Amino acid sequence: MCGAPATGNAGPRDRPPRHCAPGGRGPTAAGAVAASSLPLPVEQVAAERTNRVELLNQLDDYVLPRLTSIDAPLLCVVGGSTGAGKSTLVNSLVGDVVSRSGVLRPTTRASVLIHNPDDTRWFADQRVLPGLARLTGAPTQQDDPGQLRLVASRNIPPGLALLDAPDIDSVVEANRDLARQLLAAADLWLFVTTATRYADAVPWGLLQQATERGTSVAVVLNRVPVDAMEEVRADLAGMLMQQGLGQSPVFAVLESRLSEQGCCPPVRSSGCAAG
Ligand SMILES: Nc1nc2c(ncn2[C@@H]2O[C@H](COP(=O)(O)OP(=O)(O)OP(=O)(O)O)[C@@H](O)[C@H]2O)c(=O)[nH]1
Ligand SMILES: [Mg+2]
Repeated sequence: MCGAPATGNAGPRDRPPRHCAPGGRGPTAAGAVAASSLPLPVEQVAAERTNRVELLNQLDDYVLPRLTSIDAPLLCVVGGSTGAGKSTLVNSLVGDVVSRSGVLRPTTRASVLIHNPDDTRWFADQRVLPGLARLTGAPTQQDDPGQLRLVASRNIPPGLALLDAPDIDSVVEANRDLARQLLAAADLWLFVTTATRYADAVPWGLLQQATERGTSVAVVLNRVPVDAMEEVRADLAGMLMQQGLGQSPVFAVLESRLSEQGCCPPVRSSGCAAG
């Protein structure tokens, strides 16, 4: 079944800002940031304008939603390079094919958010990621990064939601803008990389931003050949330490044969903090 947009059509960048205090009371710190337009062409103004927009996005996408609904489910965003196996891992964790995986890059076009049916109300409205149009039903070729596909599954416990994100580094430029927005909205960023891709530059730029924002990060080192496990995991752990992410847990997953449904076999992983 094809999904149809349920609400809104604004892309990740062109949504109306909120910047309101909970309950809509008067001007706020966020309002003050929004009002500071930085009009003077002084040195560094371009970078400061970017910082201002990113700060407002994080207030809209994370701080204000969390403040107004402290009981809302935790949002775990699964992000990383195209082809790293994000959708495959999400399907394997959920135990059902909820997001399409594939050999063409990139495969995931719209974000897929899987939640328990009892938590639907937290995601159906614009509380989080207000710029993404809600969809239901199966993915289609028309899916795009400005959309969020909602999937209810009893295999996810209440209080937790998984978001399978489009990649952060393919030729689809809109995906990179979206990645920053999703990162800002995440309670936990589950960063997926592989034994062959873990030193790519683009992900490390985003990991750096995550450190600066204080976002919780866990790392999945996916598709590791059994004989390279110790060496690769130690090298990745060293890189995470250097980036200030030494406390982030690393889950290394052995390369494996997928089931007919395209899922990993029951978990054979090992987790440990990088440091
Ligand atoms: N053999 C094997 N193949 C895998 C594994 N994980 C992923 N693949 C394959 O790798 C390809 C890419 O996997 P996806 O899950 O689509 O990757 P993705 O990270 O979601 O990619 P994008 O949506 O483009 O960002 C698919 O053909 C998967 O079947 C694995 O553990 N073992
Ligand atoms: Mg995918």
